[in-house]
Amino acid sequence: MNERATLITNEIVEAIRGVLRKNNVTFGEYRAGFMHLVKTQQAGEIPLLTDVFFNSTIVDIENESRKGTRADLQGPYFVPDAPVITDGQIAVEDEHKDKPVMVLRGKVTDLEGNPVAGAEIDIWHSTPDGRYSGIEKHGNMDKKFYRGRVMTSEDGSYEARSITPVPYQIPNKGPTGHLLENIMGGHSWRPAHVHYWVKAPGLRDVINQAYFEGDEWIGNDSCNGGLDEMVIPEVIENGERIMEVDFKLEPAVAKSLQAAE
Ligand code: MBD
Ligand code: FE
Repeated sequence: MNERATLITNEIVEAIRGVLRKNNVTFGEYRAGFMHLVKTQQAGEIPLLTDVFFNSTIVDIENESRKGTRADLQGPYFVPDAPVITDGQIAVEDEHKDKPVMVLRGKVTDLEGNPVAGAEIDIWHSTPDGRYSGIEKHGNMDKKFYRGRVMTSEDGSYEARSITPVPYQIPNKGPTGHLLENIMGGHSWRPAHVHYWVKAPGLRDVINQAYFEGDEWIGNDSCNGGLDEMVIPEVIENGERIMEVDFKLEPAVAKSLQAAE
């Protein structure tokens, strides 16, 4: 038996029972609650629901033990085996080819500032209308779009171009959006963001997101994400938005502390 699973599962059940008792929840309310979970499953939104509410807590816990670049939400739309980018261009659908360009560039170093060559940076972001590729519920767009893995050069640098994402509403027509907007009195917006997962041999990987200076949803993220140091100042070169993001990787830790796939 896994002792931590036993402990944590028992404590979760006890915590929920405590809320039910405290509020004298009726049988009808209890049924409405679990029917919401059934609908969430039917809509394929279990990963969305859990990441919206709980991914940020796990990130906070993980960051307590980080010395390098701190981590942020993975979110539900990471897809493994994204295309390897060799020409510096992330694929964009024809309908979005004319959208404003962003240039993702920066450097990966270790804690001492030495460049890390051959690090893999897995990048993914949404379309301007809030869809991610390779996701069934988002229309099953080919996963070659808006995703890619770039490798750092000898000096630790990387560069990839794509189109610029915009403030993002998590899929809000289903049960998760209903909870956020109608039941909990909140909203379903996130600041525009670019996801990163940086990996290099012998170093601790980090999952992160970059945000755009001036975005109205920074500090008011429906998913409680966001690191101040990952709000990237607005730099425009030749009409292109430069997203200069450096990563500092610390030595690898025990498997149990690493970001799991
Ligand atoms: C996303 O695109 C996202 O990044 C997070 C954290 C949650 C839901 C959708
Ligand atoms: Fe996202």
